[in-house]
Amino acid sequence: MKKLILFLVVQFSFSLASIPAYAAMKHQGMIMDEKGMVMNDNTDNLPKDCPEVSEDVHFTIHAGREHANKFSGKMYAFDQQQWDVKPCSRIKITFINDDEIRHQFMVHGLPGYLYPQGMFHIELYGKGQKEGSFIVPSQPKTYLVHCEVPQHMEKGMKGQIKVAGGDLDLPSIPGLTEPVTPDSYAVNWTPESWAMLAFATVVGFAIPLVILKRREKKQAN
Ligand SMILES: [Cu+2]
Repeated sequence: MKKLILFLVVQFSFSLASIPAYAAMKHQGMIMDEKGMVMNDNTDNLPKDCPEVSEDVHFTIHAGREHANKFSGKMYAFDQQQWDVKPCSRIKITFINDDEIRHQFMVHGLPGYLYPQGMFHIELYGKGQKEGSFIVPSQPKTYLVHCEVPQHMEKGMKGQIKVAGGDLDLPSIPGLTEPVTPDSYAVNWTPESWAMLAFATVVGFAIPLVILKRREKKQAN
């Protein structure tokens, strides 16, 4: 009997050892490795108001500085700012970070009973690519998408997912909606700068007048 127990213990240890070491951790909807993480990945659990998945959509979304070039005053952006889907869609995201710094694709406002804190989130610590999925409820709603690394949203990394046309437009989405507080580039007017403006105005009027006068003289000669 003892031999049998010993045999079983040894057998069990060997079978444990034969399992390949897990490079990635997976617990409570979080998949994490040295490149980044996916939080609240959901391919199977339906929102309460969805009898079934209506359709599968796949978006490849880039993030990085180069995508902000087309927006003046912005530093970071996604390559698109809006995604439209049908009610009860299963959305697969391939998130690609083109920068050497951390970026996130974070969706807010999802139902809390499926997504802790109402959130779906893919993160990449640097250049790379990760995939994740989530299923949206049926009601028309606009979901905020952003990167939560400090100042990245303010610097342009903001977008929106509209389910069934959405229920509103979020502000301050580059190239899409008006900012809440527009950037102002105020000039600090001092007596010197007023004097400079007056001087430039006088010179600006005087030069063409002088040129015209000279031409008139030449023609008269
Ligand atoms: Cu970012």
